[in-house]
Amino acid sequence: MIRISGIFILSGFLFLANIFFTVNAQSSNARKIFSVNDNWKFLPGGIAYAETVQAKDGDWETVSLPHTWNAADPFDDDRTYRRDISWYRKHLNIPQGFKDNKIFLYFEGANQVVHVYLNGYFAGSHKGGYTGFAIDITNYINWKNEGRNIVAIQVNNAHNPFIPPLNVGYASYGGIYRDAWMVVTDKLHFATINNNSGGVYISTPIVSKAQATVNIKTTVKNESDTEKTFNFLNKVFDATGNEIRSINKSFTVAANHQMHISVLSEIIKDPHLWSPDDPYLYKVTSQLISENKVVDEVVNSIGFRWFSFDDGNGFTLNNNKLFLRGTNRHQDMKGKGDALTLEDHRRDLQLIKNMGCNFLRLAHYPQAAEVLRLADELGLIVWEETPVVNFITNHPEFLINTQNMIREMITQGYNHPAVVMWGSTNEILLHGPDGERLGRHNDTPYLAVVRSFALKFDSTIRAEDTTRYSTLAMHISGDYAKYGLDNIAQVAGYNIYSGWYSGKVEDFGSDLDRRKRAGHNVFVSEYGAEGEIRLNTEKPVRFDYTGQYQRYYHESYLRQINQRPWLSGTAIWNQFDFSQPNIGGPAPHLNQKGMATWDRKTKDVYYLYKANWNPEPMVYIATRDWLVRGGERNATSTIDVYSNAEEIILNVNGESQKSIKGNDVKKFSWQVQLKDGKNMITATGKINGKIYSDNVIIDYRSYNSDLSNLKSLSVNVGSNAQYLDPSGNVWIEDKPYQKGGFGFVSGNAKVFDRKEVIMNTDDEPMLYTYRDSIQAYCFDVPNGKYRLTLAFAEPNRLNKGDRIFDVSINDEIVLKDMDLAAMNGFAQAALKTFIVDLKNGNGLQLKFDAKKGNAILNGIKIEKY
Ligand code: GCB
Repeated sequence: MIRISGIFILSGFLFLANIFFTVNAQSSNARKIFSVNDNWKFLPGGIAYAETVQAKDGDWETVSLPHTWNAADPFDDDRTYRRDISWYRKHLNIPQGFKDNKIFLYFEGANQVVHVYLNGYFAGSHKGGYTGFAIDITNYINWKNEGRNIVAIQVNNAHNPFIPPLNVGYASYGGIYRDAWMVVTDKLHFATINNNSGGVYISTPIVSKAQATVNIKTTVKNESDTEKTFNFLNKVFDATGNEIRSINKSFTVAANHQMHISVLSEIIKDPHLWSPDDPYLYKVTSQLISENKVVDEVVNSIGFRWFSFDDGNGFTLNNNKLFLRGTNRHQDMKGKGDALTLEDHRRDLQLIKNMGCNFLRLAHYPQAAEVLRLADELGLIVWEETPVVNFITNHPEFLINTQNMIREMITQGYNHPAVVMWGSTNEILLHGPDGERLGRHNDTPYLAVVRSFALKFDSTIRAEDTTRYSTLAMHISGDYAKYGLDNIAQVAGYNIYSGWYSGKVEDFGSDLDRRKRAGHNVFVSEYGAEGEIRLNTEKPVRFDYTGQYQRYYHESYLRQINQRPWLSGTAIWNQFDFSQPNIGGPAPHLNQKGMATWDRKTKDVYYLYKANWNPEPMVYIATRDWLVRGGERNATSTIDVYSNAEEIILNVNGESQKSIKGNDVKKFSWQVQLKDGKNMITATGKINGKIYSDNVIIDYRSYNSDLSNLKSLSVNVGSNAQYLDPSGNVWIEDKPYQKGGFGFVSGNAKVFDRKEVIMNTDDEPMLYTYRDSIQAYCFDVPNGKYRLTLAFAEPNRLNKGDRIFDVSINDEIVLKDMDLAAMNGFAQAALKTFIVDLKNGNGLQLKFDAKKGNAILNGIKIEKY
């Protein structure tokens, strides 16, 4: 194969740059692959005749692939994002020299319905945003005029009831968002261009420590008008490039016919096995040689490994029990949506590997070709799945489209040793037929269809690939067992969120134990809790979005996982924060269950897993997400360390604390006193006789408990958590008023409904919590001038006049008849600032006098003026 990267298609002259011959061919006509990522013209919206040669695209935006038009709009205040048609056009120069060849365009992924035209002719289409597809453009090429050709592509990401995913919890970014290629082949060629294996499927029918064989299947297509005799030559190379086997067979294929071929290697002795710790890859080159020329060639990496799931003994790889320590990955990221570069994929998979994972679930859709390539190379065992999430459309077209996706996913991933499971559905009973969230299903005709579709998806997987396991993921509902969905696939995935959406973290183990039964391979396909790095607390509680609760949740789950060796494995939800359009919370439209933020900054919780799963020596002070803390002078603060050392010594501002041993999940914890300002913290431990240490500087912003010398104090009213705002100011946790200090008088701590998005602000984490039915807020500050800022956001969809209250400062009304719904509307941020001059030594008393409904307050800040 000759792979040509660089600039090929410009509207005229510059043709080849950088030619890499991956294998030395004899005189070769082998396929050529050109990047067509550059210089596309893009038009959001539909226009008539965009596919025609005459259409004017001069003033369209110039973009390059990978590209999405939705990188930003799912995340603005408005609840929708553009799900509609867009057009891409490109002037493609196809040299005369290729006149006798077959020419294809290959797209690694475009979301989600794509129609491809060449020179105004319809060349082909594809449905589904997560698998690759090739379009044969040979017949529509204009060979005159230096071969200038116009590719026009209509891409539509509108909701389509017949194409999964339906309306689910992640953005459907429109665009040609993965790489695109032009593939030039001889008329005698490997038939399937539709995948990254080049149409060659490799398996290892015999594989053990002692011996292995390689089976190679393909379909060879002869699109010429003469019969062709050819050799199918396959060579297996080890990682150092030594040829270890060669299989060469001769065949004849009639003109304009194709033939299926399968060849088997001789025994390979003592194969070097593939495993997560030693991801050793062999290379297989497959060539078609006709009339002494290599007319087609593809190269694939393979690995020798075998595996099994066992209900009592978990997962076994190459005869060794291996606990699958895993995570899930959504592919999108901040500023890019789904349009990631190869470097982005590499960074992501490396972050996963470094955390100590040996397993990756690609949820909820097939991901870029590069991801599987990296998983092979890095040693990550993979579960890949189709995007059938939450519910189905009761229509044969939905079934057919899904089955096609399953086939595409499997053929495109078939050669990758990393893949061990194909998933068909995720939480398919979560919603009813109209997408509504359902607590329980009844035995309806819809349910019968869901079951029959699930069975068909599963049998499609098993028919397509007999070398791997089928799986599906379920939410915690008895309905899967009741209606016979939990035993359809060979591995049963359970998504468990006890201690997040409901219940306690400790319930996880028993939730799981209930699923254990003979013949049932239980895998934990998801578990997780959200962590917003701007929110931190000494007193974590369920659903508070603090990093501390997220860590507490994962520490407990990890402990319970460790106690259940019968499990085959587990996967964290999720490795990275990801888009969740139409969800509010402290960071609207984001799901923050990631081990890293949406822009890939690792959170403290990441190092819990690293300490436990990656044997590399490490000491990590788990407060990188809370380096600016607020609090009372002389209060104690928690410092946690994750480390795989036995014992750690902590040093705070030059003073050694007690050296302690880690707990069962390698956490070390101290209560220390921080001084006002910068605090130097060092943690040191010995691992295998060597000293390792970590240090951080914590900026502690303290106030005196009697509020003397107060310069500024901000309170995250109604919250147990501190919030660090974009200007670097800390809004400390709320507390009840005590004489001589500050705090609220009466009321209840509340949060916005999670579905609601707070608008016109960057301070959602502070506004999201509030105190309802508040009567007063007091600061017993000394006399002087202060600037007081009150923050409000109406949390309920009220009408004008439903909530009216006065606010007074030291008995003087400063806000009369406050009606947030009337003034700003629902969920709109409103700040009110006052300068007060305190003279009589009574501090500052803020009173809320409700006239209709209850008074509320979301945040308060007092600054010496
Ligand atoms: C699940 C879903 C996943 C969600 C996740 C969550 O069970 O499978 O798509 O994102 O829960 O965070 O709620």
